[in-house]
Amino acid sequence: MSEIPRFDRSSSATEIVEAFRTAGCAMIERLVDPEVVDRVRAEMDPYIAATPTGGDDFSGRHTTRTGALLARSRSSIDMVANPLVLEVAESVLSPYASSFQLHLTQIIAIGPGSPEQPLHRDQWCFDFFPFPEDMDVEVSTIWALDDFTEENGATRIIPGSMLDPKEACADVHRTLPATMPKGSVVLYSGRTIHGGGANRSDKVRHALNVDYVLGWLRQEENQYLSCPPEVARTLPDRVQKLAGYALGAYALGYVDDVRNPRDFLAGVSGKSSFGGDTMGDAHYGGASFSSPNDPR
Ligand SMILES: O=C(O)CCC(=O)C(=O)O
Repeated sequence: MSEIPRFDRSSSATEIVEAFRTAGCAMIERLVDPEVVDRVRAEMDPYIAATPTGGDDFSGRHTTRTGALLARSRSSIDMVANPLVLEVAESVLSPYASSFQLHLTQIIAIGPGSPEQPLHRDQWCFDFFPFPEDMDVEVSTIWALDDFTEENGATRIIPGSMLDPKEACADVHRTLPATMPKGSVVLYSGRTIHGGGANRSDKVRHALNVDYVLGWLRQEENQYLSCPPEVARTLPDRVQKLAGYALGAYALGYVDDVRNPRDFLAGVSGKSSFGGDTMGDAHYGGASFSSPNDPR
């Protein structure tokens, strides 16, 4: 596998998914306009400035990671809930669950002088659980908030590495830089080997990392604390659901007396039920996955 497949905003989810399944990654160039990125940066820059750098080589000693995008940056919705990205994530994840959800939102700012991040698979966050090797539990995305170059630390990916042994994480020479203009996004599987690049420039490299996981897995960024109910209530309905304010499966994620999180947010009581006829809410945008686990 010699390259990261490239698409643009006119591409269909079907063709992107087809390439993603083969390469374990795909790039969509200029998916949002630079003005969207500028708005997100304006909303997030005070938080980025106040974020401490990482405490180890993996998180990056010259790197900051600033989260809670849904609560802090209304403009980030154009990226976090981007319809084309969600369509791809839904296609990839739908064989394994009746819903998917947001996993994390994080601006990764790699400072000048940072070495390459150790290569890894994102699904190792699940305590290194050995999922079946052909199963996708996570779709990760990195949005370029600056032009990504090899010099400033563009994310490095080994295309086609989904089934490689973990020792392949030493194969730095096989990585390719996801060079792309600001406003572009690169998607990769939780199984794909990748890492942040070394920043050999004199400027910080900013990315927005947004990941999606199956509805029955724990979220890496605790959305109920990062985006608590009083904030979630102000978000569009579809974004509330994506954040996790929805049933993740028939009986997953209910509130108090078996209330659907949707009813909790809306202040509705007296409708106690597991999935039942509200199960459609567990699906992003009401879309229906054909899962053997779907009790409807
Ligand atoms: O910053 C990047 O380009 C990638 C970061 C990454 O893969 C991670 O922190 O898990």
